[in-house]
Formats: sequence, structure tokens, C-alpha cells
Amino acid sequence: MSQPLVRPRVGTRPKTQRPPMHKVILLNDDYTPREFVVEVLKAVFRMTETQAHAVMLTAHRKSACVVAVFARDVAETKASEAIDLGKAKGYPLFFITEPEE
Ligand code: NFA
Repeated sequence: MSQPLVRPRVGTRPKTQRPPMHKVILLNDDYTPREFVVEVLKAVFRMTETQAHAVMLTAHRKSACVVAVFARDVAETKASEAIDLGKAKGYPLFFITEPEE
């Protein structure tokens, strides 16, 4: 048996470049009612009551909680929508976005 003339090049294929994903992070505050935070998380981020309640509680206890990760424009749009729902009720509810590591 002869050796193959061409060896497959292992591990030299350049990785396809993908734009970095961005985290949406819920920040705690002292004024926005817990149940309102849960309703915003359900409406904007399509979470279940159970998921939304867990995220709200983590932010309440630890001062911040990652809600979800999206492409940058989606993350920024959802953060703005969620902030605006709070603003419409006079609450200081706030979300930030940041690139993933
Ligand atoms: N800390 C708020 C309260 O006690 C609830 C809250 C949780 C607000 C998470 C913002 C984010 N009413």
C-alpha cells in the first residue's frame, strides 16, 4: 500500500469570523416593583414567569444579572425597549449591554 499523496491539513483552517455577541444585563434599583420587572422580562425577552422571576431575584440580590445574549443591535434594541417600558411608568429600571468575553 502506498502513502496518500496529500495529507489533510488538521487544525489549520482559519476560523470564520463572527461578530461578538452582546450580553443584556439587568441592574437592580430600589424603586421598580419586582412584579413589574418580571412583566418586562417576559414581554421583551420572551421569558417564562419562572425564568423572569429568577433573573429579577438575582439582580435584586447581587445588583445585576445577565438576561440573555444577542447580536449587538438586537441586544441594544431590547435593552432600550425594556428601559422605555419602565420610563413610561416612571421607574428607573435599567439595562446595559456589553460584549461577551
Ligand atoms: N429591587 C427592586 C425592589 O425591591 C426590584 C428590582 C429587581 C428592581 C431587579 C430592578 C431589578 N422593588
